[in-house]
Amino acid sequence: MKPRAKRAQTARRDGFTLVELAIALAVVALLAGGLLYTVGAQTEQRRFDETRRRLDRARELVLGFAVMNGRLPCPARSSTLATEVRDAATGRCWDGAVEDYYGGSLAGGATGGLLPAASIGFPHTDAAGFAIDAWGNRLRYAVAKSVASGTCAGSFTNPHWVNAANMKANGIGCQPGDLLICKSAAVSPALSSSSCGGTPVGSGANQITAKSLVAALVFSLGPNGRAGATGADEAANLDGGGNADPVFVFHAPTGAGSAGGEFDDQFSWISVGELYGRLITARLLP
Ligand SMILES: [Ca+2]
Ligand SMILES: [Ca+2]
Repeated sequence: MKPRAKRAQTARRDGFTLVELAIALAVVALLAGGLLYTVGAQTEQRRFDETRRRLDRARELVLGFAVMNGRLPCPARSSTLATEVRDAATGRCWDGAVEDYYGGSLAGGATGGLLPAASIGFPHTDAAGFAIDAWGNRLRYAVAKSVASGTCAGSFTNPHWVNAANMKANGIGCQPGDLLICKSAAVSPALSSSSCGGTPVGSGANQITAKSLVAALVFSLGPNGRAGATGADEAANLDGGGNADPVFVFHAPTGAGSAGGEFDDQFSWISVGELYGRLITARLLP
């Protein structure tokens, strides 16, 4: 073989090897990409699980607070040091000017309806002391303000209905009367500040819980945090004006293309029966 032909053959062999190398690299890249995707999905699942645990811990601490104090705590707000905002003289969840039972944006740029981490002893907090989920977003908390009419006797001097002393004196038939958890905000008629809307009107078909059931509610804004609350369903959880809107939406996670928009919030609520059970066990109620 002449030297030139031999060189050409060598070049062809080199070229073939480069193509093989390129294919091998592509396969490795695909495998690595798949591995990274799997690791990313596992990390996200761990955050969901950890947030679930924190919500469960939060509800236990809120119930513990109720046992110790004979009442549920009021929410904290972003302008406090993660402690409940409550007027001791009247028992109202307010600072003397603004009430805050359900959360949302308050006057002066403050955010209300935060879990009162310092008051209940919640261990997972940000630098300012506020309770956070596994994504670092502050946990939200709402507490029933009103009493369902006709379910308890006597006069309640404390507008914050959960008061063991009052209940002991007046009977424990009291039920909450305002917090509502709905299935969807993409309904007609729309949600109002006191109903889940939907049809047939007045049927409660869009309700998960009745007003007489939920004493308190803890929730996480999920991985998309507050900024992601652009869909109707998530927006319903942040549209309270402190004391204006006790109506919330909860369901399994959905993507941006769904009727109510992207949804990844996680909820945990305390029913009135569970609260009474704890207070009776602790002998705070007969
Ligand atoms: Ca969310
Ligand atoms: Ca709402």
